[in-house]
Amino acid sequence: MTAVTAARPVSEADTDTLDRYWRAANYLAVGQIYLTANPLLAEPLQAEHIKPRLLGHWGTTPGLNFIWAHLNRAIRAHDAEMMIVIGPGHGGPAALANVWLEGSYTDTYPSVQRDSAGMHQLFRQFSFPGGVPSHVAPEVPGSIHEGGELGYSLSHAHGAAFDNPDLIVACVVGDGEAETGPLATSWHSHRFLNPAGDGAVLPILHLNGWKIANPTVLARLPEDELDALLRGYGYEPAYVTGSHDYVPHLEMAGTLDTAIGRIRGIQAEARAGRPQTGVGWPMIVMRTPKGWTGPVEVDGLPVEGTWRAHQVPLAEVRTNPAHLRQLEEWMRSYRPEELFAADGSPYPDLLAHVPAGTRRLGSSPHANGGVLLRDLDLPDFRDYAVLVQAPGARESEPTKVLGTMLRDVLRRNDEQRNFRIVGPDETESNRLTAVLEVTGKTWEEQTLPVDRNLAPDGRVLEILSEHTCQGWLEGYLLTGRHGWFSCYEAFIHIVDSMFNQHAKWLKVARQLPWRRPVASLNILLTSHVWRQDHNGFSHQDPGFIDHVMNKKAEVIRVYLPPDANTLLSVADHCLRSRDYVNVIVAGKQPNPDWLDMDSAILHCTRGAGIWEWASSDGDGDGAEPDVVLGCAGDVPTLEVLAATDILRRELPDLRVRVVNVVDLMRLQPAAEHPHGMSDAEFNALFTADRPVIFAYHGYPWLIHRLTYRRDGHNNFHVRGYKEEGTTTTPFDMVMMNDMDRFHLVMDVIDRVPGLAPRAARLRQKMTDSRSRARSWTREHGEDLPEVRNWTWSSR
Ligand SMILES: Cc1ncc(C[n+]2csc(CCOP(=O)(O)OP(=O)(O)O)c2C)c(N)n1
Repeated sequence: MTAVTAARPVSEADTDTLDRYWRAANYLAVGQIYLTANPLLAEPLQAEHIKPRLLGHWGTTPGLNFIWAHLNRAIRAHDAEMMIVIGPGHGGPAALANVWLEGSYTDTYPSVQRDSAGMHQLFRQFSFPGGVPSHVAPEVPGSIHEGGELGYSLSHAHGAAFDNPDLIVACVVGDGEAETGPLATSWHSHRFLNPAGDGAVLPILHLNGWKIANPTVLARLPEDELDALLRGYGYEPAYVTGSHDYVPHLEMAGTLDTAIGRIRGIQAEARAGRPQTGVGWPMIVMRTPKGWTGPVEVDGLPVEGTWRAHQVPLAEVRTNPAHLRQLEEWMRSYRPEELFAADGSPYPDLLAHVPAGTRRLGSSPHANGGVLLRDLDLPDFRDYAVLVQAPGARESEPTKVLGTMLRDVLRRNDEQRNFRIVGPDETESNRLTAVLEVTGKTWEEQTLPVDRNLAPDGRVLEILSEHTCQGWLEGYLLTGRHGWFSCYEAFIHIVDSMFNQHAKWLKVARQLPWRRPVASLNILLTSHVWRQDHNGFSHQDPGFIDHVMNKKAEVIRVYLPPDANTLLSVADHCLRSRDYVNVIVAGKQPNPDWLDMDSAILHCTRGAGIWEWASSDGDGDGAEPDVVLGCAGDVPTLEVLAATDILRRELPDLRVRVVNVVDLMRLQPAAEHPHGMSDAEFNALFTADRPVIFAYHGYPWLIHRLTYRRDGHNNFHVRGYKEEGTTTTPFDMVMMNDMDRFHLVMDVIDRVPGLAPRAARLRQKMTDSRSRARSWTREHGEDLPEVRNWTWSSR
């Protein structure tokens, strides 16, 4: 393999500089956890210099500082473009100490200068009310990864590396973090990284031995087992070991040099047209004590190198003079007078290895992806429209239609290489198959003649790990690119918690003027609850929407396009949007096309509206509808229209209004969500006093939650999924949940005042129709022909 890098060998002077820098970072980290005054220890430490509440995590911090110091040197030595992702994001004091030392912090927040006043501010604000959080949060320049919820570092790092051929993402993986499911599966990520067109990730396993209260599994494996495990994951691990008495500067510098050389070697071969399969990517296993350089013992108990170092090793500094003395000794052990001038600025020589400008880890533009974001070159979505001559006159498979548009999004952005589709082995199952006409599915491992559509430079990323898909896409978006995640509806719950964290990130990032907007996270949920024909109960769960609704309104959008043209319009909107999580629920099964493209655009622009052609309560004669049939979602829309059809035939005098909701957030009050309707608008659509029978895609209670403040809420009667399911026919599924057309007609009869006595026969007919439909499925194994073949005809 070509050796590309010949960095200058590390000298003793270099290690001295590295050590001084490391001591400075450690000092600044301890200061943040403990001090609210006297930052330079200009006077003996007093209780009043100590924060009233001691919050933060020391244990991981010195290791992170050590890594950061060495990355600085490596970046300069190799003229490398690097980013850092810190898995144990609770090591916020380390990230903050380093970005302050390197000047990135002051560039981002000019009120915090690199002087004693700035140091004072840095210390005081940490984990302090009104200050900055304790983790590597969006507030920290250089971060795309908060790391509060452990497990996502490697997938985020790979997301950042895709399509960034010159970037090396150093990814610190906590050894506790490595026990999580998401992290465990993400070791495979490099198998989807194309050395020709992508950047690289350098995992650094931070083997400090302990979690909060327990040893870590990886730290207790026999060395050969750990080595075999990591090699089995496709890495070539290098080991750097430090201890209380030994700081392995030379080893770490040399190991980083070798690793970067190897990365560049792998890339050079691939870029010269000689890609190799099965080459072990480098990684570093850094075995150092938890709480390294901190108190060895506290109150007679061992701390350094144990779980006791995890958070705040000296917990009673304000009240226990012995702890106060020990803290002062600890801080003075870094010899701050050798590190900081009297004015608080770090001595320039200790910054000798810090890279300049945007090469600083805290100033990487990739970590503020919005600054690099280029708009997608989008085709005109109207070009993919299905022709609708009359509502319901023909059918199409909405996601299949969308696939043709996404295919062209891929094609048009092939050169800018800033759009990826991710999914857990479902792109074809979700009928987005057209995308494979222009690209392959990324695959760097061996291939067999029987394989289809695999390519080392494919732009569709598929791995059967929803966690990894979500992590890759988040990393890709946060570094300034665009993407699309398609997933079975039931299994998106696997990433509930990751979605939470991303939504939290967006909420905070939007409030930071220096963080530029990033492309939205677009999640297409298909193969949804109502049409799990091949599967069953396990695959029937529409609850992700309920989960999403808990997050801040300004970052959440939920769309339920009822047919192909509305899906195209919604998708176009989502691909242009910024800083949101867009959840789109759409079917892949043949479904009637209700709206032509012009109507679809108008309807999606309104977000919710009366379907005039379906309703029988025309304006202008002063009369209000007798009943409103609301619907949101493709199957509910079908059932509502079929119910309307029955009502219009059987009860021609009944004034029925059909309202379809595409944008679920329209139901909320305007004060609660930017898309929310005013009460006047809401009352105009749904009326303030008429019964509303609402068929909804998901759990019915959500509609009540969204509308509970509306004047007419007491008249809302919602049908939806009530956790009844199995492997059965589509219509049996809706019947099991009482959302079928016959039941909706019964609901209308029951709720329109005075209708029941008039419509007793129809009600009975509906009960009978349900019974007949049910027994037909039991006898024939499919739905009644008149149900299967029903089309809209009340014109
Ligand atoms: C998913 C998740 N589960 C539990 C926690 C609580 N927690 C915070 S830190 C920690 C231990 C982390 O150990 P490690 O990753 O080795 O980090 P380090 O020892 O370097 O602090 C735990 C369990 C968490 N933050 N995230």
